Amino acid sequence: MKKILTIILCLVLACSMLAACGNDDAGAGDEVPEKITIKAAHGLNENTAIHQGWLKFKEIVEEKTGGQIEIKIFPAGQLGGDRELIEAVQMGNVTMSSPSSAPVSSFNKEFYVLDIPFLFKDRAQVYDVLDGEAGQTLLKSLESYDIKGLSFMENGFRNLTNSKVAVRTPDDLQGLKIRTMENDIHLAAWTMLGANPTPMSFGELFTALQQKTVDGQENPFELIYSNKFYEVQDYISKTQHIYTPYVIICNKEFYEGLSEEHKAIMDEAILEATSYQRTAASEKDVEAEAAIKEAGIEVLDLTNEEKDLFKEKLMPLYDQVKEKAGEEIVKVFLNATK
Ligand code: KDG
Repeated sequence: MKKILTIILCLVLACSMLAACGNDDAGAGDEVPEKITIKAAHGLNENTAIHQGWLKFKEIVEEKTGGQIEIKIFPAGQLGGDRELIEAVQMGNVTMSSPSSAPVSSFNKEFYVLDIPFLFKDRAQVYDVLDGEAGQTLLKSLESYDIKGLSFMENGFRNLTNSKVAVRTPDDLQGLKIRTMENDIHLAAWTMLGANPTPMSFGELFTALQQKTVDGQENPFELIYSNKFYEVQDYISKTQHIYTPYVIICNKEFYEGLSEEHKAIMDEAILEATSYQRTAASEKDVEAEAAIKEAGIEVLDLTNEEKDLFKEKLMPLYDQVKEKAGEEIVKVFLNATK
């Protein structure tokens, strides 16, 4: 009897030792790091340069992390317009987004500096300033609002469209009902020019133009074309009155929770995707202008003298921007764009 008990005891001891080793082995080889999912949402349809920028970012990050980070993209305003998406990124319900800079100003007033009309003279200066100290200071300022600002992609230089009159000078604008982005300085600017501005989310714009709720709007050629605004507008004035970037934003807590390796991959990927997207946006801008002219819409090339009439009327706006954005950031950008 004693012998049997001894054998059983040895067997139990051996099994428990094997189980312990087995657990260690299981711990060493089979542990798979948990997949990280990024929920990225934006307000434009899939045939736009910004969507191409998101696809490039997704391709690079998923490839460099071996699929450890997966990016799910929700385009076309599926998860809301810019304001809703900025709030969703702050709360962490959406991980990343690319709102235009104008709606960002409602959350971080320093961004009003980008709404100074005719601030930039060309793309080379835009990229130089936004990728330099001035732009990076602006991105850094988002961190006080639970947002990590990663980069500026390209929406573009904005042009005025309308269904009523060929606009060459501010005098042609009087009383025109113009939709603006949800931004106080844009509202003030078009009021100062003599128009009758209405703030409206991007998703409502086509219907408002079609139903003549508003007479006109202003956007870069790519969005005028890809959203078919030109089909319900008769005149386009190449005002190029403001350059709008898309601000690539990420929930701050999510970004800071990443490993140093993953942060480095995100940072490199956004730089590469931004360069890729800017090239695509500038090409689409040229293609869209040509296609709109091909469709028989008159595009008015304003002379410098005509543009100067807009600039002169908008001079008082500088004080309003300084009051909202703060003297310091305005000084930084005016020095950088001299
Ligand atoms: O999500 C789309 C927005 O970025 C939108 O702001 C684009 O230029 C735009 C506009 O006029 O609203």
